[in-house]
Amino acid sequence: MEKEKFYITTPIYYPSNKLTLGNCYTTVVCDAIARYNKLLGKDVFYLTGTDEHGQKIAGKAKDAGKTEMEYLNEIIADAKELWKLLDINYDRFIRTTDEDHVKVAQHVFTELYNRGYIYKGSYKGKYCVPCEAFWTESQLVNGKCPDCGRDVIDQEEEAYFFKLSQFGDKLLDLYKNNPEFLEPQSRVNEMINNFIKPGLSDLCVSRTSVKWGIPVPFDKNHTIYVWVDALTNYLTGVGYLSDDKMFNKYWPADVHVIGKEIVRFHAIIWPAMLMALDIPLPKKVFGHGWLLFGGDKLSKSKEVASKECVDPRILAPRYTADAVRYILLREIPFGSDGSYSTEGFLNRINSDLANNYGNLVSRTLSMLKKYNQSVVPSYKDSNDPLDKDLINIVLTEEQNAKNYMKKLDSSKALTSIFAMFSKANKYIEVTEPYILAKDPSKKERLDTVLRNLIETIRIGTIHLSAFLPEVSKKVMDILGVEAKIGEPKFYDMKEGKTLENCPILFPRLDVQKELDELAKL
Ligand code: ME8
Repeated sequence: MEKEKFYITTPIYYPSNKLTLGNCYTTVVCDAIARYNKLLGKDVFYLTGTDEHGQKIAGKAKDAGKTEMEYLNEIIADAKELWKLLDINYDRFIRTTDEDHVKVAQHVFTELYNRGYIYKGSYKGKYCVPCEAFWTESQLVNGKCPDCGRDVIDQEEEAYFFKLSQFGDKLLDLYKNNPEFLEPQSRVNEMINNFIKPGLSDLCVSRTSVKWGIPVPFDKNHTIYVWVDALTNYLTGVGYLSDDKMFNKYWPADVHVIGKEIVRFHAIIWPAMLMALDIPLPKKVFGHGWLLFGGDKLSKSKEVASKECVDPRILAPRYTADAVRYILLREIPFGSDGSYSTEGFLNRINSDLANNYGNLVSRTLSMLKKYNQSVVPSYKDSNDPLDKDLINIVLTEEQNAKNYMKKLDSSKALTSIFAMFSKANKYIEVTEPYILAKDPSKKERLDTVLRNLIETIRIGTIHLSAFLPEVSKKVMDILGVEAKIGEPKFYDMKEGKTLENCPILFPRLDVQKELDELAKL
C-alpha cells in the first residue's frame, strides 16, 4: 500500500545575519511534527531554507566588503551547522538563489502576466536615497527611513502590479469553506478585519530600484518583488517544473508553519497567487506565536537587552540538542506567545529531563539489573488497581499525544508523554519494588511491576523520539525497539531479552552555578 504523504515547510529565513533562537523555534517545531508523522508511517517531506534576495542583503554584503554570494554563503554554512547541531532532519535546504528556484519564480511571474493578473503601472512611495529603498508611510519612523534614520523623498517608479484587489471575496470564501486553512482561528479574524474588509489593493510585484533580485524575464530592468520570489519556494522545493512525479506526490503542502507576523503573506497573497495560477492551495497555514525574551520578540537586528543566553550555538553543545529542543517545544503554548528565560530552561532540564524521565529510566534499569539480572521479565495480568491505573493512564496519554500532534501541538503532546513518566515514577513509590524484592514469595509480583515500568518507558520513549531524538535513540537501542507508532498495545517487549545498563541521561544541574558561568561567556 502506498504511504500517505506529508509535506511540511518552515518560512525561508532572511540570511541578513546569523539565525536566532527565534528561527530555531519554527525549525524545531516543524522537525518534531515531521518526525512524528514519520513515526506514524507517513512519507514525509520537510522543507526549510533561506530567502536571499532584496536590498537589505545587498547592503549587508556591501558593508562587510563582500559580494552578495560571499556574504550569503557564510551565513548559510552557519545555518546548516546550526540545523545539524539541533538534529534537524530536513529533506531539502532551499536557497532562493538556487537555479531551479530562479526558474520557478520567473515562470510564475510570466504565467501571472500571461493570464492577465499582472500589469504595468507606476509605484509611488517614500524613497531613501542612500539605502536605495522604498518605504510606505506606515513603515517610516518619525517620518524618516526606518533603516538609517535619514530623510526620505517622494519618488515614483515604473512597476508591475498583481491584481490582488480581485481576490477579496474568493479569500473570504476560502476561509469560510475551509475553516482548517488558517489556524489558529484568531488569525482568520485578523485577516478579515485588518486587510480584507478595508479592501485589498493591487500589490506592487517588481522593482527597478532593487538590483539584487531575480530579473523579470520579459523586462530585465525589473526584479521580482522578494515576497513573490520567496513564496514560490514552496513549489520549487518539491519539484515544480523540474520533477512532475515528485510535485504531484507532495503538492499541495499539508502545512506551512510560520510566525504570526507573516500570516498575511501566506494567507492572502500566496493563496491569491495560486488561485490565479490554477494550482491547488496548501491545506493549512499555521501562524504560531513568538518566543519572547523579557517581553520582547528576539530578532536578528536586535540584541537581547537582558542577560539571557539565547545563542543555541552555546546552549546545545553545553546542555545537549535535546534539552534545547525540549524547551522550545514545551515552553510555548502552540499558537500563543511564550517567554524564554535561561533560568526557566535550566529548571526544566532538572525537573522534566533529569528528575522525571532520566530518573525513571535509570531507576528502572538498575532495579532490573539488581532483581532480575537485567532480563525482561514475564508479567501476570492482575486485577491490581495500581496496575490498571498505570496502564489506563499510559494508553490514554498515548492517544492524547496522537490527537495533539494531529493538531500540531507539540507542547501539549509533550505534556501527555511526560504525564506517563510521572505516573510511572509514582507507580514505583506505591508498588515499592525494593520491598517486594526482599520477599522471595513476591517474585512474580516484582516481575510484573518491573515489566509494567519497562513497557511504559518503551511507549513513552517511542513518542518522545520525535521531540528528543538523541536521548530516545539511546533508550530505544537499549530496549531493542523500533521507532514506530502502531496500534496501541501495552505489552509488547520481548521477554527474556537482556538489557544493557543506561548511562546517566541528563545530569542534574546546579542552576545558580550555570547562570553564573553563562553570564561570563
Ligand atoms: O520573515 N519567536 O524571514 P525571517 C518565534 N524571509 N518565531 C520566530 C521568532 C520568535 N522570536 N523570530 C523568528 C522572513 N521566528 C521571510 C519569510 S517565507 C516565504 C519568507 C521565526 O528571517 C518565525 O517563523 O524574518 C518567523 O515567521 C520567521 O522566523 C521569520 O524569519
